[in-house]
Parts: sequence; C-alpha cells; structure tokens
Amino acid sequence: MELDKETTKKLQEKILKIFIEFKKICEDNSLKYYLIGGSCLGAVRHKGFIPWDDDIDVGMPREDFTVFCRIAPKFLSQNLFLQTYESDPQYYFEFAKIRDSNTTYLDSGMKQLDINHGIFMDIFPLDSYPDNILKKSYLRVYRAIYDDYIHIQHSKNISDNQSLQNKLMQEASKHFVKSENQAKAARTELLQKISRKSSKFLANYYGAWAKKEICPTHWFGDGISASFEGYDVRIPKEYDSYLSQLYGDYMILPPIEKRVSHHHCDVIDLNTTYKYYTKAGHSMKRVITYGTFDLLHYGHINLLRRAKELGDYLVVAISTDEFNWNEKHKKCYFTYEQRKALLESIRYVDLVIPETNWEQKKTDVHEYHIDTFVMGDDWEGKFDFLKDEGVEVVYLPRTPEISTTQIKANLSIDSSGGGV
Ligand code: C2G
Repeated sequence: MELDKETTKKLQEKILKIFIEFKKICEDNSLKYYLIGGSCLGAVRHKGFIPWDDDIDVGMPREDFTVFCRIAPKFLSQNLFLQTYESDPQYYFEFAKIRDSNTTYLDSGMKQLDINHGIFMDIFPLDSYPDNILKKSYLRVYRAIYDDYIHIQHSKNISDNQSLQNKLMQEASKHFVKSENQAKAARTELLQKISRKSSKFLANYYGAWAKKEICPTHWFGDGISASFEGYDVRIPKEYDSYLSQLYGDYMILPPIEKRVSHHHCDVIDLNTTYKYYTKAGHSMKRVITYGTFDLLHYGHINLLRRAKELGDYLVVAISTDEFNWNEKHKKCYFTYEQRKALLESIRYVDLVIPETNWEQKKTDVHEYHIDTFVMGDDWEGKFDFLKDEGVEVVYLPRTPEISTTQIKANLSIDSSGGGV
C-alpha cells in the first residue's frame, strides 16, 4: 500500500519515538551504534528521515548488539518490544527490531507469521568480514546452510525451478541441522566467532545492499555526530565513502516515481494493536474510556478494572493539562505526562491517548475500532449520541466515597491545584 504524506509523517513520528528510546539505552550503557542505510543518508541529506522513508535502520558492532539485546527489554517502555528470534519464536531473522505493540505494520512477506507486527525500527549486527579466503568460504557455506534451512521452514511453496546450487544447499543443510532453533543459534554463534577477531572489513550480512554493505572497518570507526529530526545521532565516521558505495551520487534526489518506500505493506494502523488484525484479533472487543485521572485512586482503578472486564483491549483517553484548564477549569496536581505514565503502569490499560477536546470521541471510536464506550455514571446520558456511531455506551456506578477533589480537601491542598 502506498502511504500519503500525512500518514508517512505520522509513521515517522512514531518510529522516531522508538529510536529515541533505543538511543538513550545506547548512550546510558556506552553501546556503539550508527545510523546506516537510508537513515544515514537521511541524516546527511535531509537532517532527518528521507521524506518517503518508513523505518529507521541502525547498525551495531556485534558485541554491542549482543549486550543491547540482553539489557534493552528492562529499559524499553511497556508498549515497546525487542523482537529477536529468541523473544519471538516465529521471527527468524538474525537482526532485531523494536516494535510498538500498540500499532500495526503488516508486511506482505511476514504477515503469515505469528509475531509482533507493530511498526518498528531495525537493528543490524555488524560482523567482521574475514580477511583470508578459507575463512570467507567457510563463512559463506555455513551461513548459506543455516539461512537456507531456516528459509525452507518458512517457504510454503518451494519453487521447483530453483538453481541446482540451491537444491544442493537445501539437501546439505538437512545433514548439518536438525531444527530451526539449532540453525538460528548456530548462525549467531558462527557470526559471533568470526567477529571475535577484528578484521579490515565490517559487514551487515542481512542488509538490503548485500556486498555493498561490506565496508572497511575504519569507515565506521567511532562514528561521528550528525543531526536527525533535531536529535544528535551517530553515523559512520567516513559516511561519504559509505554512502557513495551504497548509493553512488547520494546527494542527488531520485526521480519522483522512485520516491517511495521499499517495503510492501498490507496494513498500517498507527492507532490499533496488530493483534486486532490477526485471526484471533477479529474477535477482540475494544473498550474506551475518558478522564483526568489526577491523584490516581482506587475509584479510578475500580472504573478501569470494570471497563476492561467488558472487553479484551482498553484504550484510556486522559485529559491534557490544557484541556483540563480551559474546558474543565481544573488544574491537575500531576502533569499529563505523569498521569499518562501512571495509567500505562496499570495492567487493565492497553493504550493511553490524549483527550484534547470534547468532540474527539466521535472520531476516536472509529480510529481505534471501539466496540464499547464506558464512563462513570456521573456522566449518565451525556454520551448516548455515540450509539449512533455503532458503539455500545455503558455508564458504570462511581465509587461513591472517594474523589480527587475529596483527596485534595482532606490533604488541605489548595483546590486551585498545586502542591502544599
Ligand atoms: N470515577 C469513578 N469513581 C470515582 C471517581 C471517578 O468511577 N470515585 C470515574 C469517573 O466517573 C470517570 C473516571 O473515573 O469515568 C475518571 O474520572 P475523572 O478523572 O474525574 O474524569 P472527569 O474529570 O470526569 O473527566 O470527556 C470525559 C472527561 O474527560 C471525564
């Protein structure tokens, strides 16, 4: 599917949020990375995304990649998932992705896999490319055996008119490998072993540009600083040589008809978890509720628990600070970001979005594929118009004895807001 400019921009904004978390983990743990491929070109030529690009690619030297994959899960936000063949068994690539589980990017070539299909950024391990011919041959043969074996497990219809070499490879692989997991582990071990010895060349073996992604190690070096969408990022030290090898005269824009993403995607939905689009997901019942949720208390939790019990996926729209002040004349004790972080930590809550105006409910219920709208019964009858949007409207009894106002009064916090 071709994306219009507005959707591409929104997709890029979401992917940038993933990258910013990736970048912070690398900086906090002194892990080396470089923007590579189109992302490096984007940084140099556009100081950000190539306008029609729909992902971010980074490369990490193998040892940094290994450490990152081990530690990242404990640092990533609740909606972000580090996808590797170990964390997501049906995912079978050597490189990793960070996926946003609250979104959907159904790639045509991967949609049959039962994996996390959220929008993503790619993280490629950069491995040594052997200097001597024997090691090169050894690596090429074994990598082909493991890749072929893994590919066979996922190729439904192996075309008969394959080259003789491929057929021989496939036969050979059956004698070397007993299972897909063994092939994946052996492939990683092979590359890690090769990379323990530094070499004159560094390769992204799983990049889109094949041999062009085998580069002199000094082209990467310690990297240099560049600007990407206003952020300070790292790109290969000798980026001009790197980009020239990948793209030729890279500062010249391609012809208009070539300014499209290289990915083939069936569905992109920035507001809906990919689970909704899997077979099971079509029976998924989706609920939404709105509120300020300031000074979060057990009355809010009771509401959220009962709302979740009405379905499988709960979206909570929390009022922004501006909306609260301008429309509800309330000044919150906690800011929007603080209230959002609290809500996202509640196990009943699957997605938190901003409430910026009274009218958005009518579009939200369609944009987020909502089946049921829920509010406390202090709002009884106020949102019945949503039934005309095909949405069930449910008012749940409030928890009578507790409220944010009550808490403030009891704690003698000035009712105009602010701490004591
Ligand atoms: N609630 C509850 N029991 C309480 C307090 C609140 O069930 N003791 C419910 C409210 O009925 C509401 C939700 O928790 O459904 C959030 O309450 P508030 O944060 O007070 O939200 P409110 O200021 O009512 O804003 O567009 C709708 C508005 O954003 C709702």
